[in-house]
Amino acid sequence: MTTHRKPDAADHAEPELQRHFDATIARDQRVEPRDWMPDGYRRTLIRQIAQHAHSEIIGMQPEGEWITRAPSLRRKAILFAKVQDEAGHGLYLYSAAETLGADRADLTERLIEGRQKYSSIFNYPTPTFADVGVIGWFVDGAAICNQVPLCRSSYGPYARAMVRVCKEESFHQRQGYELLSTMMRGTGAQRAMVQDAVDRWWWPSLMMFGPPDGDSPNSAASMAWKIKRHSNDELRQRFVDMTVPQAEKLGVTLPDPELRWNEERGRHDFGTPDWAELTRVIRGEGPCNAQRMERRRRAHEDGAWVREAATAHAAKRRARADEGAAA
Ligand code: BYC
Repeated sequence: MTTHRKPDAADHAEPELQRHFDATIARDQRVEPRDWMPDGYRRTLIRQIAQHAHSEIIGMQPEGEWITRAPSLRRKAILFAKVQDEAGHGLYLYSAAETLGADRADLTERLIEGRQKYSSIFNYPTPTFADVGVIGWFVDGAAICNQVPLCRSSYGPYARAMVRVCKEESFHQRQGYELLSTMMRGTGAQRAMVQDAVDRWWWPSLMMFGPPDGDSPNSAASMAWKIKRHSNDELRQRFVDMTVPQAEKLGVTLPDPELRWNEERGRHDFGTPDWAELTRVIRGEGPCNAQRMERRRRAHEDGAWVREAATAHAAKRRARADEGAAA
């Protein structure tokens, strides 16, 4: 049993400012970077936004592996654009974290040293091209369920970043579904490939929403602060309800014998994900954690010269501007 994290006492050090902050949240208005905010609120946002940014960047890897092997020019162009969008999402999110006083280089260090997390879902392998379709359909579908409510998150820069991200995620999900529909109209081997990918990605996709509500230590405070608008279990349920009819239309079976429509609840009942697996993957013991981190570290090292050149260029421009101002 976990204890729920509450806004701590230090957060209430400045009663007037605290009252103003509470009123902003109660009125469903946005908190902006210039506003006073409790330390816990700032810390929680930096944690979640940084993890989200890291997920977008690490999330480029599983599909990125297929760019050179996409079966046609059209599929290659689509996949290229999608993976590039994910890099863009990472950049908006790091910028949003910077408005809270975080330093992007420091966040990257924390990821690389294993002190900050990224989504469990990106630690699973992509052995076939059907995985590209299923990632679009399930993973981007789950991302939409999770992120559409974040467009109403109480922190302005995060909420605004989510608006654009969600528009792009919708395109990503449709491209995944369209790819799978094409494969399902193909050969028996292609249909089997789609079903195999569905079987492998279903449960990890449900785990993306985080631990069950009773084991989610951050939810109470995050929901009180209106950073999160819905609980992990509520969003997981929405994802299941949205995906089941899509699976029927596509002609695939979701690998859960307990999945059925519950007339009384007006929602689907479904089985329990293997929470021990989620814990293991978050701890770094998933099938691809080591590979993902190794590649991320290597990309960071390989990019050192770009960062040095950009820093030198910025310094030169500043010096020229100063000279110009002095003349
Ligand atoms: N994986 O108290 P909880 C994308 C951690 S990328 C790893 O419920 P919270 C895409 C959690 O951080 C989209 N860790 O936490 C990109 C916490 O640990 P700490 C990624 C997880 O924050 C490329 C602990 O477990 N989406 O769409 O209230 C291609 C307890 O959890 C996971 C986001 O980042 C997990 N699955 O709720 C395609 C969305 N789940 O930090 C697609 C933004 C939980 O206390 N994030 N943990 O050490 C969120 O909405 C929330 O952070 C979560 C977790 C729902 C994920």
